[in-house]
Amino acid sequence: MLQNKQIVLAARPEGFPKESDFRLTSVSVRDLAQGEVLIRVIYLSVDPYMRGRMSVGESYAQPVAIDEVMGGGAVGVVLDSMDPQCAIGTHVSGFFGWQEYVIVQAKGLRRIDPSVAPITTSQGVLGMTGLTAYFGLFEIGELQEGESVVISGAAGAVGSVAGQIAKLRNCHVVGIAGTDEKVAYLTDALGFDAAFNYRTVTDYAATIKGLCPSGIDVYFENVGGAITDAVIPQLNVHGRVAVCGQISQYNLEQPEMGPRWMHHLIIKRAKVQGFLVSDFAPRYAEALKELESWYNQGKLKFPVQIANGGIEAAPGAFIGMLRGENLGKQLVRISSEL
Ligand code: NAP
Ligand code: FER
Repeated sequence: MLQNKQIVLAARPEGFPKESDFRLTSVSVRDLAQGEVLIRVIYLSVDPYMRGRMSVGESYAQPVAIDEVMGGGAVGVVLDSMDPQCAIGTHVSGFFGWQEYVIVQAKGLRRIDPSVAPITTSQGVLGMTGLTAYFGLFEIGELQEGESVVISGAAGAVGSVAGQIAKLRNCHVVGIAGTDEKVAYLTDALGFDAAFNYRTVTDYAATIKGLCPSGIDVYFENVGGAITDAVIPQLNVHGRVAVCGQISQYNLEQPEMGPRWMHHLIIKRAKVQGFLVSDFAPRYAEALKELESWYNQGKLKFPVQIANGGIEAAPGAFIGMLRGENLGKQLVRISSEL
């Protein structure tokens, strides 16, 4: 009988997650019922939102239960099928979790065509994180041609796409990231106008001022904390802040107190709005069409980092991503593409 290795949540993290918060288990794969498919997972995505689901607290989603399989987006291939519409060998993506195999209803799965783009793109530039950049910039940021844009978390999965899209709109794009290698990548490979390393620069406000001589029209906010405190006062009149993430706060046991900047929103008549990518689910197909077209014209690069070592490598890859060890999208190779 086929054995399925899984990673379950062993303990709720205190502060930064550690390997012992996860546990490897194995279960037998059951027989398929009508309408179901058995999928062999190939690439698992590890994402910041998973940190939120390891804890009990105010959120838009239920936390993972102790001993429950960690949730997560993934792409895989159909190994066995009880749905005549879904042939063995079809590539599909979905919320498959941290495991080697999964049985799901075939209906509703997203089909991935490996002849259009590498299947890894379904977990990044042509998947949830690319869509987040797209709707965050255009719908929440209300991005206009030629504006001045600052992006934090700029070398990550979402930020790298957001910056490239803003460049396609001829914007002045400044990125903020945590290593010199990432900063060089943003300007040299992705075409950002400027970038800086928030771990080595000390005066964020002066640096941002120098790099954004005409102020900031749109701030794509991924990190929160001191970086955001420095950006907000430099918004232009009618500036917009798309609050996508707050990763600097996710592993804190106590909320961090920062400068109180609401008065800057009055002075600048600025808009700050949070969003969830899933709010835009009815429009995913339309956005993916545009992202896919840019990608296939070579206008969007897809930096991706793939951890090897199978499902056992998932906790380490997730923790590494939280520490900033990834340039671009972090994936885990669960099994071979062949
Ligand atoms: P990612 O950027 O690929 O990976 C996380 C990155 O965060 C790390 O590489 C690290 O890069 C940075 N980071 C970690 N700790 C930090 C800190 N204390 N201060 C500043 N940066 C820190 O992840 P992603 O998937 O693209 O997600 C980016 C953000 O978008 C996250 O906040 C996530 O929660 C949010 N998100 C929101 C939605 C939504 O629907 N609202 C959807 C997807 C993602 P450095 O080396 O630069 O530190
Ligand atoms: C989703 C909505 C939001 C989702 C992920 C997020 C996996 C991420 C939120 C965050 O990182 O804060 O439907 O699907």
